Amino acid sequence: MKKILVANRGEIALRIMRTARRLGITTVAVYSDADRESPHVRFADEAVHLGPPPSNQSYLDMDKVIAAARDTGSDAIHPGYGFLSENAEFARRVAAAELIFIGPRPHAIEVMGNKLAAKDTVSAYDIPMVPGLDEAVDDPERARAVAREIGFPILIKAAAGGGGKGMRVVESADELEDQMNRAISEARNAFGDGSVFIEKYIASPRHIEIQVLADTHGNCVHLFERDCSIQRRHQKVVEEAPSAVLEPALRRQMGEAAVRVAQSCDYVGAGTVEFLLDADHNFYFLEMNTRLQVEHPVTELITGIDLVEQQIRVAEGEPLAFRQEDLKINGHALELRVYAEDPTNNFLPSIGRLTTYRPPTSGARVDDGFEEGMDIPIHYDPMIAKLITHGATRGEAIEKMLTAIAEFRIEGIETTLPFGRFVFTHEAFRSGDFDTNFVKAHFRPEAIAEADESANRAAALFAAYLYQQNSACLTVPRSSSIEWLSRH
Ligand code: MV4
Repeated sequence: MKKILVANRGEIALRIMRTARRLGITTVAVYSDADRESPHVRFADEAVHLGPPPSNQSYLDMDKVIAAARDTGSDAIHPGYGFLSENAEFARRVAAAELIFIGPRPHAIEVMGNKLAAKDTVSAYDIPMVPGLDEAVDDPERARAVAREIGFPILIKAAAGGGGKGMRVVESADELEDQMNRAISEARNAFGDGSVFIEKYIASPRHIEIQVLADTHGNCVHLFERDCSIQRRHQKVVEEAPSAVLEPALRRQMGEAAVRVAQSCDYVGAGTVEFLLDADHNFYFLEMNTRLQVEHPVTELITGIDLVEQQIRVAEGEPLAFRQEDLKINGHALELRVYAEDPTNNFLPSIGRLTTYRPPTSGARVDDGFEEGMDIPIHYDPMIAKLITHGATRGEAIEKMLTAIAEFRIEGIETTLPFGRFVFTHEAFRSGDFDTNFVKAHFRPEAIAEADESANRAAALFAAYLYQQNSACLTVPRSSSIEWLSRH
């Protein structure tokens, strides 16, 4: 592989290109009108303009992306995450154009893209699954019978859905028919497929996902877990590796189950198997994501493995250079997603210009794709950076994160940095005693203003103390000139 086109934008495009360059591979960027000045375009060896800002006329336009790869003589396309990364038709068309798709085969993308097909595929591989129905239902009588058997509350899910879209909790038999009809019409509208199925509702789960890596020679390993339970309305905000609560035996069981899920669909490349972990530490398979995930850096920091490098090597047909027993967890890693959203105002998108943008310069990995002075485009995902720290212990990673948050200077827009400070100082997070209800259970927007207020009070008290301590030898400046401040 000599030249890779990165069919993405922002931080992930840059992150992929950095590894490609380190491996001696030439990089090609693609961009929309909204991204002409973006760092990923400047960083690449070549760049191809795709079209207007809307994704369907640029980053989602398969013909344009494949033509760009052909015209630049690229050998391969890396899709990143989002956009075309989990589109089986795109993977097929890339292969038909005699280009390498850096990702799994179309079959795996297709199977795992439908939750019922995924359950069916893994069913012969001894994977624990939430009690429920393994086929679509549209008959309320049948649904009621199943619900009575597994017990309320139940959860109705769309087969074609993902990331929580189209889910409905049903508490009792009398609301079942109504909720089911709503779920079906919602699913039909959102995904063009009205199939829904039923599961027992697990009330306060943790979201634990396992990173897997498979080559084309039949080798498959797992790279341990990430705990992604700190979410807000299915949008992840904080992730960590390893989980604060998995004991080694359970980690091994979940890792082995994840490898079997990958084997069930002949998986190739980097993938993630999602599980729910209930309060009694039972785990259940949810779905498999057939892409590199946003939160992959925490796994990289605890394993020392560059996942993009592994994706490229696997796509070139190389066998994995390590076995399961070679892999060890080193320390603890945390990630905070910095979104252009206002946590004091219901996480409303905060649009505008990054008048100040200064990431911390040491003690943290910052994966970003913006620079000071740039506008945040409204057309795409509002994530502007990922702040990632690593420590020998979880406590050390948390302290580094709090320092990095304090050093990060962003002005012009509101961000989730103060929300991160809220999470990393919260007792429930620090003790490890949290689940997917953390934000709902603990976060009030006023907490951010109160934290600012108390920091301001502390600063004022400290200033008063210093003044009192030093007043004898202080001279009052004749002018308010800044020079006086710098000389004393
Ligand atoms: C569940 C569940 C409880 N019981 N399934 C949400 C996203 C999608 N991947 C699956 N999700 C859930 N499935 C059963 N049977 C609770 C959730 C869920 C959730 C899962 C992971 C992380 C955050 C979540 C927040 C709310 C609900």
